[in-house]
Amino acid sequence: MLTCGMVGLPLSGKTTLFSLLTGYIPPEGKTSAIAMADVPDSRVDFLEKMYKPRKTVYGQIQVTDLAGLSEGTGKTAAFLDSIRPAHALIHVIRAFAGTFPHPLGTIDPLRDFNIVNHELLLADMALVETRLDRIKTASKIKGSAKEQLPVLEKCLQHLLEEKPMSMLQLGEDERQLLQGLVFFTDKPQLLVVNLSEEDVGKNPAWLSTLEALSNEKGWRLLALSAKIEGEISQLTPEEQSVFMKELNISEPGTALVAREAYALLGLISFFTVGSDEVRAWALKNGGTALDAARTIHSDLARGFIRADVMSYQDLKELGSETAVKEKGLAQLVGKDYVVRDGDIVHIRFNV
Ligand SMILES: Nc1nc2c(ncn2[C@@H]2O[C@H](COP(=O)(O)OP(=O)(O)O)[C@@H](O)[C@H]2O)c(=O)[nH]1
Ligand SMILES: [Mg+2]
Repeated sequence: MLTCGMVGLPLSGKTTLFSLLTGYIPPEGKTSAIAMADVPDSRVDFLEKMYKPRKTVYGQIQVTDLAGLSEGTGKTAAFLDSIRPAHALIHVIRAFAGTFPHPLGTIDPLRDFNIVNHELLLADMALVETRLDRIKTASKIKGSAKEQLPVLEKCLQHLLEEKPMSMLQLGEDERQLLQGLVFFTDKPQLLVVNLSEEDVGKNPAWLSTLEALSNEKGWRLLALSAKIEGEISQLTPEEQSVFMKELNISEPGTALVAREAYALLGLISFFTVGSDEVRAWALKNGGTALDAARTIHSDLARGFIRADVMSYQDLKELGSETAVKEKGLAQLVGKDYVVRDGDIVHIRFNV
């Protein structure tokens, strides 16, 4: 299961956003929470109208909230452990004034961005140093440890220059030697700037600076107000569209966050359709028809024969499965077929 971990200074709005994404409100003081978030998709909405199924299921991602008490107080490493297994980070940055004072006294998104990334760097450094110490203090350095030593030294040097692990060029064999070491600065980030209500729909100048920084690292940035998102989530769909028009936004920010996070994890969607269920399934980009079958059920993979595939776009444009088939746009594919985002897949199997 691919997971996004929430990260950010205390009182930045992590848990608020986590709850909006997942619908789960963690009990106060819990160390960390894990829940699934729906990934809104207008294609699923369209297919639902077309098939009128009994049940509709969106794609999902797993999200881990970070415990919120002592981050940034020197006890970071232990807190960060809960998000170490995450494949990508949702980094929440506070830009709202709010009633609770900022732990550092002032609102300064750029400073907070740097602090959190520095904490992640320190945590990685500590990881490398611990491993190096262990190898060096062992009574006898064993074969694999001896090989690991120069790679670890290389990592440490790189981190000491304040550079993230994602920027370190390593050979395949070197990567192999680092297996089992999970680095925070190797994880891609989605920056979510938690704006003041009055800044929503506007583009404050400082936001461009942060955006440039994130682009530099190949990351993505979104700006929203968790408070307003909370209000939107309480409205009926009709009220929502009126409210969002007033705010000059086209879609709830949480929907964008879920979709960006999905992409950051390298996931695409394929669909299964029918009168029983319309469903989006998350698949690692590059996955095959056999992987798709396995995603649905291990029986489908075991007894896989072939798969019927048509694209969502073709179905939408032509209006029915029959029309797509008549145009010769439906395909019968084997297990090695590489699934594309938006494929509608029907697995033929025999067990
Ligand atoms: N005004 C305002 N308050 C917010 C916003 N997001 C979160 N808060 C409040 O800030 C406090 C801390 O939020 P929380 O989500 O617990 O932050 P965490 O420590 O990062 O998990 C709570 O009282 C929230 O209600 C926001 O966008 N605007
Ligand atoms: Mg929290």
